[in-house]
Amino acid sequence: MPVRSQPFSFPRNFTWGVAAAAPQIEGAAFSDGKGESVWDRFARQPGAVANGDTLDVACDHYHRFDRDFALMAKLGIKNYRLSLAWPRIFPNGDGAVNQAGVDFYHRIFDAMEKHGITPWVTMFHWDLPQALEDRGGWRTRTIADVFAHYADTIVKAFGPRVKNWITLNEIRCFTLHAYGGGGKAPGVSEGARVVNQTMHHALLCHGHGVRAVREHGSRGSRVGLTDNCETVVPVSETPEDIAAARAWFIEANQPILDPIYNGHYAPAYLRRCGKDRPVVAKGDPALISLPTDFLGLNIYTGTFIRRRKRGKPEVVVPSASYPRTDSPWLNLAPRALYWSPKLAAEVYGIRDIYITENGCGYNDDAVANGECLDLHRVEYLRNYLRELQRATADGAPVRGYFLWSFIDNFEWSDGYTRRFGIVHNDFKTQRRTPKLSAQWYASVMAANRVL
Ligand code: BGP
Repeated sequence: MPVRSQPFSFPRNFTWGVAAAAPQIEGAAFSDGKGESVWDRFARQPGAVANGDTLDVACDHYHRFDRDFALMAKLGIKNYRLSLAWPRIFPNGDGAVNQAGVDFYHRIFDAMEKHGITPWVTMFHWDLPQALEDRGGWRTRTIADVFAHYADTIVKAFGPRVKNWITLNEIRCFTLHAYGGGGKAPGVSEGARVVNQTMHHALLCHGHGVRAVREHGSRGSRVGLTDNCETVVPVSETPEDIAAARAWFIEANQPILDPIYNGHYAPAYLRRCGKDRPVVAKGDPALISLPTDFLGLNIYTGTFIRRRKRGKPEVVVPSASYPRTDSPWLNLAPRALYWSPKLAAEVYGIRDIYITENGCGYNDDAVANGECLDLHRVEYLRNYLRELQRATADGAPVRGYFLWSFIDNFEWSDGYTRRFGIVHNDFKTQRRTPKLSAQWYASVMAANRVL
């Protein structure tokens, strides 16, 4: 007799994990030869970050990583997505390697191995060395050569112990939202032509990350991009609204996913860019579209779409009473975790997708009597994971899920006010307290189903 699976079960061998990023948790921002990053600089600009918070100490993970990994192991966490700090390895972006930085990550990987945790390593999670920004940063094409050398260096150094590589985290955030007037470092306002070119340069770096893993990675290494794709939810799950959502998804995600998966920019995207279209050199498309092993998707919220008269997609904006987290951009949209991976797989023929981030930020997670009862996070995760499970049951090729984040951390321009962790951090004492959501997530990982 076939064994009936329990309700809300995930496929066998589904990868469960948690995510964080070097600049947000490590601290030790100027220790052991680390260079300044654009975020170290940006955080010191008055008004750039809430409360004038800096990354100087963060969760002091630099000194406490062994205890942090012990806590992960205790919760049954077997996969951890971390990033390497480029300015720790190359304080000036290029030039001489800072051996102390390399040694630090060897200590990190030693400790993870000791605690039975598999690393998923992001090469770049926004902390560009300030020295490179001073030379033009993502505006310059030379960034691709400098990144290529960085990627070669880290894959050669850590390749024997890291099998899962992620090239870049969320290209739009460190290009469009950083150079296009957004609130991300370096926080400047350039015109569309420059912004489109920064995105193109980032795509070249992604290509070099893939190349570096193929050339220097150990046997069985895998590599992919983490994209914060524009996420979409059909207002109703009727063929009309689904078709509208699909059309909107395609248009919104063309700038990043077309060059990677189709080997060229979509003509419709180039038309929209007009005279500001990116300059593409011979050989760029081939580098950018080197085959990858998976796509990482960071999914938090979603844009609601319905079919307008005459078939055009229409964005439906939620009213003020629509439930949201304390992050103003984060409306609750659990079904984004169903539709985005499903559409990405269908549109681009992707065979392996990992949710590399999903989670929610609140301001009032507090510890009382030794407990942090973040019911709001448990409900959020439960609703989202049910939709992810529905996606896998319907055949979407989602192979794993990484919760953002393991611990409350430096949430960019929100500083330490916005808490995303399943482990509470007291930033005065650095005391860690697993929240209710951590206990709940531990039971989900152990059961491989949503409880
Ligand atoms: C993603 C980033 C993460 C994390 C998360 C929360 O965009 O990859 O690093 O910070 O968002 O977002 P935020 O801190 O902007 O609220």
